Amino acid sequence: MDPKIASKWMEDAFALATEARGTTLPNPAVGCIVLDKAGKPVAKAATSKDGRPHAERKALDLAGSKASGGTLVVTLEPCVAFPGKKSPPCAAAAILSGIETVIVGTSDPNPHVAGRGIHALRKAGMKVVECPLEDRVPDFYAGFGRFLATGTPRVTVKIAVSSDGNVAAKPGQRTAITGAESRRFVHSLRSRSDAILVGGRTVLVDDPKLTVRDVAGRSPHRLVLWPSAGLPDTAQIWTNSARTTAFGIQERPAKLPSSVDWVRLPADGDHVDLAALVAWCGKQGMHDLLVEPGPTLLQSILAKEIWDDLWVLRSDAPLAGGVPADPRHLLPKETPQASRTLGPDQGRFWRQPNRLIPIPPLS
Ligand code: AOF
Ligand code: ZN
Repeated sequence: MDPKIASKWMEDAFALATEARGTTLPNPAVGCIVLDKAGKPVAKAATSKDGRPHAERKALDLAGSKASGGTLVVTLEPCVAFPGKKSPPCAAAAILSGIETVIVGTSDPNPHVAGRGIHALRKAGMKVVECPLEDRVPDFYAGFGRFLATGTPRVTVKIAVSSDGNVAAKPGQRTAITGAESRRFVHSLRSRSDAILVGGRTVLVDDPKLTVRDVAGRSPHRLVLWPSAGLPDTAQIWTNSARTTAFGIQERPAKLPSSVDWVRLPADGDHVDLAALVAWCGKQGMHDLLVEPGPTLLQSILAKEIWDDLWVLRSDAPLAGGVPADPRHLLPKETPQASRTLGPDQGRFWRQPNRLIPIPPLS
């Protein structure tokens, strides 16, 4: 198949996976499309709610005999049997269906699968083509690898700063810093996260919605640290466009809107123990936690090294006399591992060494 056409179908399968993200935990969300012999789509599916049936199983059942001689487009390598597995293997289902070509986004970071699905397909005489959409598909599943290895999610931190390293013009003042391209990029980070965490002060000052709007995808579960002075019930984070959970070290506050879940966690001084919060996310089966911290939460995260990946989005304009993002100068000083131009802004990326499990190569 022409690589451009393969990419187009993979984009569609990836959109299905992104839409299902967070609903399949602790299983990863997978998107799958079956094309018939003539290249026409005959079935589309994502991993079911709570993780089963798998995406390929659903799509192949829908396609029936039309799969014969056709193509399976799937974001994650089809699974194989392993001890303790709850559903029948998708690689075997694909082989039995008469599919001839499989277009795969990435191999499965699950060490029980890790290339065995691809191997089984090739051994059965099928053509397997890799289509990672730059690196977006492997990145979508990288947190799953970390979750399987450690029981806790990948923690990605994102901050936006002015060219002179500030986050607001004045304390307590909502300040737009980065532009439209950066916002789109942040929304794409949100769309590949199961949950998003902010501090109470961010809710007070910025009143964010924390939803996915500028790109396709499901809004993550919103997590907020409840400040001792409380939060107004008019805050946008309480709206029902996504689920919200608040965390604190005390009993459930009377002021908390009834639609919001409350989780009491162990204390670290006067605040919630952030390591306990990340462990709680792991217990929910989450693979990816995005943190959009203000200066106070950022300092705790950096000081305690509660992060795996870090994005600093820097605008080209200064905010002289503003509020510094990193008053204790804890941001990494090493050269960033990657950078990305986002319109007038520059994104810089750091990854903590040896914390993420690399996804095995496909072949
Ligand atoms: C797929 N398609 O849609 C998903 C896959 O216990 P089970 O049977 O649900 O298998 C769980 C494993 O299957 C999970 O750990 C991951 O490796 C893979 N997820 N695989 O072929 C899917 N969600
Ligand atoms: Zn499967």
